[in-house]
Amino acid sequence: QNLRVAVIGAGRMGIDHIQRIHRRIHGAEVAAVVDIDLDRANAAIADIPGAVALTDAQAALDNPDINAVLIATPGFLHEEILHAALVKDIPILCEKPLTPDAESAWKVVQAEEKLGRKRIQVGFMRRYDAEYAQLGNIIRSGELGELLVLHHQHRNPATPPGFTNEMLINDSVVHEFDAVRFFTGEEITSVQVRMGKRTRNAPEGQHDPQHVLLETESGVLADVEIYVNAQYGYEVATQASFEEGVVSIGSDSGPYVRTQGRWGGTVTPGFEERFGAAYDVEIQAWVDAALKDEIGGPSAWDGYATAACCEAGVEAQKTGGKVTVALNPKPALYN
Ligand code: ISE
Repeated sequence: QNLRVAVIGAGRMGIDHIQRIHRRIHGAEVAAVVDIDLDRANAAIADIPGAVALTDAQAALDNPDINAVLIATPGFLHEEILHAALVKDIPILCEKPLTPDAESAWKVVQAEEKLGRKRIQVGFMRRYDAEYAQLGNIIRSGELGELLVLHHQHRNPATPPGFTNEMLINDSVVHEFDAVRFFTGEEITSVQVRMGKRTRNAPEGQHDPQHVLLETESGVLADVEIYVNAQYGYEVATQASFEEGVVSIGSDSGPYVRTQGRWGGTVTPGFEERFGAAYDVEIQAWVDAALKDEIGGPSAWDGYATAACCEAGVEAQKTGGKVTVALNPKPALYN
């Protein structure tokens, strides 16, 4: 029997996932779409026969026809839905961030621990990107010696209305917090944020770009250029320095065209295109596991640990200093 998924939130990411499940994912179908705006929910299911549009997440969770939930609302709305879904003991795919702060994320971890088994996968899709996975393998194999430094560029063409200064950390750099943890297999111990010259393309109240500096338990250094009004397109790239070499991923990919006296290619316009394949692999992995009553991938612990980094990052934005990341002990469920 197919997974019958309720998608909560029919915004930019929700719609992308609805179409993905409907058109490309095997073993799952969209059974319900929930949005506070019923017109938006209805529009999202227009081409999906049998799906229902609702305005209340609890009503979807109470529907016996539904046996999995994908949460794609804005981050500050995740906590309540996560707890309600854990009560139902069904597989959950929660878009990042798990919740916006460490305390609420920890409550989710504790609720899952009480349940006694993992139910939540967090939407850190970069782990499913082919080049991310390859760099992870190079690091773990030790073939280039020890990893020493990670340089990240994270550029968006522009930000939607209401994208606050904190969101550069909580919605964008949260991906690098997870990536650094994924690559090193270590926790991040400190975060510092430097603000330099500000682009005229940044909206009122937002300082863009910012330079984020991180350290891990063993002393691996990482930096992130977060630049969310870069105009030219969407780019996420990493360069890793090892004892015996350097590895770059995520920059330009083909086709590489020479014509009319110039050479070049195209820059992806947004994360849907840049990470489209990764999202497909991510959601298929979630569905495959869920059909076996299992859950894999980035866990609620990863959601909590990155939320703690975000909290430190937002404090670091204000103080300019180096802020220590303090984590609660990791429950055995996540080892
Ligand atoms: C957005 O929410 C994402 O998750 C994207 O991956 C990220 O690049 C973007 O900056 C965020 O706003």
